[in-house]
Amino acid sequence: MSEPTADIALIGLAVMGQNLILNMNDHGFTVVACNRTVSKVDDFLANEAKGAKILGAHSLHEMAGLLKRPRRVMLMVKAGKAVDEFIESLLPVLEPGDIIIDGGNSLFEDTIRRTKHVESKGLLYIGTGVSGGEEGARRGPSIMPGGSPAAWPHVKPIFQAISAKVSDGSPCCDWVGEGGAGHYVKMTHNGIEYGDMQLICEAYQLMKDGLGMTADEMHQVFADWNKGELDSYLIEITRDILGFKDTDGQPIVDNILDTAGQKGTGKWTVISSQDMGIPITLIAEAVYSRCVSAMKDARVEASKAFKPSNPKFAGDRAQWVEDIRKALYASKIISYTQGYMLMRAAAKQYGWNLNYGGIALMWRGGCIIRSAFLGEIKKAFDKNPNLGNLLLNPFFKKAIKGCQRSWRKVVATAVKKGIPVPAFSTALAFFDGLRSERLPANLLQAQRDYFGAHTYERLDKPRGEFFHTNWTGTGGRISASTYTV
Ligand code: NBP
Repeated sequence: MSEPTADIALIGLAVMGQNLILNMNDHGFTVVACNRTVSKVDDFLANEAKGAKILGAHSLHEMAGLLKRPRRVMLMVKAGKAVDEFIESLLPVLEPGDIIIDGGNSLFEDTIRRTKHVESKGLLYIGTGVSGGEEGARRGPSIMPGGSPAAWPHVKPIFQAISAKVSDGSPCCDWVGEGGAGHYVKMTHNGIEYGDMQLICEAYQLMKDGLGMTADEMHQVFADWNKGELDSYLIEITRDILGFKDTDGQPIVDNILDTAGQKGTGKWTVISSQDMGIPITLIAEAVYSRCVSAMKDARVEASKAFKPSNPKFAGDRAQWVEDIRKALYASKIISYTQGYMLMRAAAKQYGWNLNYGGIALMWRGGCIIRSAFLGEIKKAFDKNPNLGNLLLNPFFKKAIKGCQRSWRKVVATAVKKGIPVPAFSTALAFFDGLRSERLPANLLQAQRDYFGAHTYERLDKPRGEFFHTNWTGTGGRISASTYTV
């Protein structure tokens, strides 16, 4: 029998899987293509993969026989049950030391569980985020791998070869951490993506409703913004979308129904933030804004009951556009500040040694949130790897100070005019909360102690000493225990 020649197998021949295989082939790796519906293997080999050095397998057993050792098998299938089912089918055809890789959008807790399970069978596991959609998969995605550290040297040459590269040639792929770390970072990326998209949509609505601008005029604004500090993939595609005409010659964006869909990773980020006690308020508002948009019938009904007032902004239009740009930039800084706070808390909770500058580098190219801005975040963490609050980095501190006046003006005017700006305004509220030495939580603690004997700490006593007041004169001596969930 001839020696196996294939470097890696990829199971899942939908848009991501096929494009990753072609990308690996371009970089000189021999890939075995597999799929649940086996006919798609032959179809792929006869069409997209025609002429390439790609092998097909009609069973997992056949696939295993074609792979060099340790075998590397990557799943690119629908997240959830399909991944567990494939793992169980793979275990009998693989051997100790072989590596199973899940490149789908799996929940990080599933990846923690699967890593332990696969390791308990003597094999290695990688759960990796892959970002960049179809184009990224084909030309160079951002890849965020975590799982069994011993597996990393075996997949590193392939992943770093096929990943996007930044201008100095560094790959947008590096080891993230043990267990579910890779999928956690990918989940946070997607949450930040929700936030960035919502911010752009709010800027669009302010220009459309507040300034009465046409899609063509906004196309030009986004083209200008993309040349400055907002330079990013999402601003770039917004520019192109606003310039795109429908078959009737009108901007297609004006003909698209205003209800947003979502596939869950934004929601997972918010759920995890609740578990961690980290206020990622902007991502949460972005998720809820999609929910509000989906309530189209309820909105149509309410719009008749509460007729909008004139939303037009008074004053110089060019100045307003600049104010909106600054409000967007400041809010974006807040969103990334919150996202990094979340990752730091998760790292502590799950024992991951995350490299925050490295994460910014991985997101710098190939993925949906890629931007010039991430280069500044990378610099901030290179300067101070222990930076707990991005706003305290001199670059971002100066940027926020430079935007503050416009940011407040935009939010205040939008509120007065009745234009919804949930992400812009929650970012500002978070900023004002964070820079408040004193918040009204003294009163809140008093309320909790009043009705539930939950106790409070005092300004004039050391932290950790808890007090209870008999507020009504009728309460007992017993207080509730103090814990935070
Ligand atoms: P899909 O998410 O549409 O998944 C299609 C693949 O999953 C097919 O190979 C299909 O096999 C297989 N599959 C399904 Br569906 N149910 C299965 C089951 N019960 N058992 C076994 N196989 C099953 O493909 P995709 O859009 O290429 O995404 C793949 C993964 O990458 C997903 O986790 C996705 O969330 C993630 N992702 C997608 C993007 C993107 O832009 N699309 C970006 C980044 C990450 P079949 O051919 O037999 O039906």
